[in-house]
Amino acid sequence: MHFSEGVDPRSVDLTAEVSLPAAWSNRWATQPTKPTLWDEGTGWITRGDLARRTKAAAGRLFGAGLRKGDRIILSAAASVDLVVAHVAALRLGLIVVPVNGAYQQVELAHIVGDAGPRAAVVDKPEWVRWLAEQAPEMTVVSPRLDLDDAAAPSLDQLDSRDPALLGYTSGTTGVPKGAVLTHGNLLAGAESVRIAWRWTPEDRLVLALPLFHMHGLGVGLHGTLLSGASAVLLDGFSPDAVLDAAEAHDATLFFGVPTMYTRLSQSDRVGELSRLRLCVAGSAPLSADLHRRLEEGAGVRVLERYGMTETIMLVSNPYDGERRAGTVGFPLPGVELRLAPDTGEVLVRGPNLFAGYWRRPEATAEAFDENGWFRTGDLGEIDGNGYLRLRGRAKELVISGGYNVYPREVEDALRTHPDIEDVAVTGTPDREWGEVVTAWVVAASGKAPELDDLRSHLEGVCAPFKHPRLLHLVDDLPRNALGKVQKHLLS
Ligand code: MCA
Ligand code: AMP
Repeated sequence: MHFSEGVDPRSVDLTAEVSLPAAWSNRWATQPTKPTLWDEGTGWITRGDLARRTKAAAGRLFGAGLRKGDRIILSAAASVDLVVAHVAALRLGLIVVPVNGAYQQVELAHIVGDAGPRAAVVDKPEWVRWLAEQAPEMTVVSPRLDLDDAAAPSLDQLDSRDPALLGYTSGTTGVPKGAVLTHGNLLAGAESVRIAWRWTPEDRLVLALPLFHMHGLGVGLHGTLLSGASAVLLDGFSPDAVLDAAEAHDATLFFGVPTMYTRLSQSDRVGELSRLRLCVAGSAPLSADLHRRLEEGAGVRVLERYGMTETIMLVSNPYDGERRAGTVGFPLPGVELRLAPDTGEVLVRGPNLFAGYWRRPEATAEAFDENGWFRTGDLGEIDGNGYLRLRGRAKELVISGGYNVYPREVEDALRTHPDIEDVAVTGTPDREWGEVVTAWVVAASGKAPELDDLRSHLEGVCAPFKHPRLLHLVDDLPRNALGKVQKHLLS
């Protein structure tokens, strides 16, 4: 389904090149003068520049004492410097820990405590302070890697089973855990979409997604470099910035979350999307209505796909066949998929599947069934033509603008508010954000808190995108016999 005509799927080995750094080095060795990455401050750099700059950067990291297997936090606005630091870390065998720059001190502290990083590449002055307080021995640098020059050791010496990245996610429940993705996982994840989306060296991606999540990093950036293609890095999203970049740089691709497509559809320039060869949506459901509006308004048939931090990409609508609105399509090359007979939960296997949660054997055991199928926590059904439709989630998760919000975390933080007796957090469907975080509050002793009180209470505790945007005051919360809140009754 996802292969070009004439390609025998059995002849395709997604991890034949062993690791992304090995594959990238192969690309850089040919056509070293071909442009590969652009950002506003730097302009274009070539494949050869990237090879040289990442080698030098790896030398500096090595000189600072970092060795294979050490963890390094990466959290900064998208830029060529950040990509150089990331690629250098992978080439050296370090384990990259990407972190959302909106996180507050407590959220960052959890990841630092869990991952035990030896270094951090960050661009926020308060993070430098927080890290110095929590882990004074850690090397903390800006994306320019202002460290002493040192000779680069041998690079790209990686096995496909070596850990490459810890992607922090809450899985189906509980506190954020680091999903350990190996070099083989990252390669398989990028290779499957390279094949399915017919990504070629001539392609140019407008990359306005953050580089601290799998969508921007594992798909956008890794896919670009693996395909020998090029990308325009934007530090943040706006419809005009994307459409200007597409025009100025003759781009062919755009990847975004549904909130970005909603905003594009509201722009009177939406028709300009049609200059692109392919627009891909994912990270949250793209409504069938928005799919149709983009087709009518811009003549663009957006290709929707489905993935997770633990698995990179899983399922995609076809490049050549019908891109069916409201569905996510067919399993990508290498991915096996089935639905649990009793619940309809989507279960998957494949070379892209993570190796387990960092230092959490119990959570890892729970995430897989007895035959090694990974439980996604998403509920699905397969239509008569084989397209997967996601019809809900078994896990408690709100997705706002493509960012995941775990109700439990927000509830725990709100419960410390003196005017709150009890609280439940849910997602309310919303045209722009997909879902908005909603708090259902039982007020303490009759004093009713207001939405702004809740939001200021969370300031400094949770990233702003987790703050409730809606508040409902209720007399009590519906609970079942076991005392668990029946969230489906809250609406
Ligand atoms: C920003 N704000 C948000 C969000 N983003 N609130 C709720 N949900 C959000 N997602 C807050 C800001 O803190 C600010 O709050 C206010 O909204 C206005 O910000 P605005 O400038 O409008 O937002 P923005 O900067 O334009 O951001 C919207 C965005 C961004 C571009 C859609 O959220 C984004 O880049 N989302 C993509 C996330 C992503 O990459 N997800 C992939 C993960 P205040 O007014 O209070 O200051 S999932 C994944 O990787 C898997 C593998 C997959 O399948 O892809
Ligand atoms: P994360 O853990 O941040 O990688 O988020 C993964 C989750 O995002 C999945 O388990 C799904 O619930 C959701 N997701 C990703 N892509 C889609 C999509 N196209 N449609 C619906 N949900 C999606």
